[in-house]
Amino acid sequence: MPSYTPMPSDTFTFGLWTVGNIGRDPFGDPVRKPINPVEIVHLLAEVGAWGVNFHDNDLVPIDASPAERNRIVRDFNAALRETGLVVPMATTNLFSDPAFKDGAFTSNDPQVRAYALHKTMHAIDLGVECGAKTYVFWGGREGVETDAAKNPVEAIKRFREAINFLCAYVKDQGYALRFALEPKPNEPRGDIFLATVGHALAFIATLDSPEMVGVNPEVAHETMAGLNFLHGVAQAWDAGKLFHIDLNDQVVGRYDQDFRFAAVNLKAAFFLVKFLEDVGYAGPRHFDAHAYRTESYEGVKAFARGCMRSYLILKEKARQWNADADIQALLAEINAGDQAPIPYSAEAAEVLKERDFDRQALGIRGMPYEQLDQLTVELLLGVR
Ligand code: GLT
Ligand code: MN
Ligand code: MN
Repeated sequence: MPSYTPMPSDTFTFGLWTVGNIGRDPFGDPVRKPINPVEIVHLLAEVGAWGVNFHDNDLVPIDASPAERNRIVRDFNAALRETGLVVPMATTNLFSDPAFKDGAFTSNDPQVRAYALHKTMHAIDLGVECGAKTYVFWGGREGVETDAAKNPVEAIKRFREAINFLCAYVKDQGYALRFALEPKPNEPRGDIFLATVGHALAFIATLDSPEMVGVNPEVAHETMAGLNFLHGVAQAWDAGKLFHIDLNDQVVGRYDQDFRFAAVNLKAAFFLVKFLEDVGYAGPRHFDAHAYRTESYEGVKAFARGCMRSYLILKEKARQWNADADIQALLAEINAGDQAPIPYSAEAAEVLKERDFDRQALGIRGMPYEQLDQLTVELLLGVR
């Protein structure tokens, strides 16, 4: 029986803002006392995480003096050394300050756009100083409430100019850093630009340095849009663009819930974990989620342990699924016949056009997906 104990090789990470979430929501004040970054590092080490990620201002307050900044970073790095935690990813807070109320890179105010670049360059320096290899861009405020406010083509151009500028900055500094764009359809803006993984992938192809930029898909965000998260992840993987992933859970049609991983849709979580493990995704498995507002810090630890434990249980279930003789027999039946694609040649096209097909037989052939799905459900329910 596996112990489901997280190991560094599992690459489990949390943001300072996740376990450090104090339970504020649009209708209610904080329910937990803030804990500082050093305390969060120790909490994450206690529950067995591998890494910790942050926004610039999760670590260094926006108004900190250079001396304060250096002291905070020194203490934080000391806590990392003491616990062995690493910082695989960093990002910029381009959403909390009122200056960003109309967006950062896509704001209609050129001074705000310039300030967003200034803030991001400093935040990139900070992230790299702490060891980050991936830099996330979540454009939470990059959007509109009314389409009267912004020309969406102009907004995408501004977004592109900003990412091009920052790619050039990273290259100029000689940093070994890749960017990951994190899509979201809405909240906090009425509509956010680069709404889904598909939008982001198409946008990346238009950049000056597309090889430097990938995506950071989040379960909750694609689910809010009513999409199949696995399909977005698979397309990102196929394009060589799955640079990072935000794991959590979400009920379709609700506010952005950021629930504990696998708390809502077990079957979707199972197929996601199975996919990541089967293809050999080697990046961080980041839990961008937070504990229910009802919890104390004991509940926060239970939440963090739960994310990792559920992942590991689903990983073991994926192993069982791949080894299950009945499931494999059904898969063999489903995928019977020569699956190789037909390479094009003028002759092959002619032969194919002349070929006779028994259309009725093709239509009558049953696909045993009911049996396959039921076996999956039974395996997940623990009766196989
Ligand atoms: C914010 C958002 C997340 C993003 C974070 C990175 S911040 O919590 O809800 O989905 O990943 O900026
Ligand atoms: Mn989210
Ligand atoms: Mn996220």
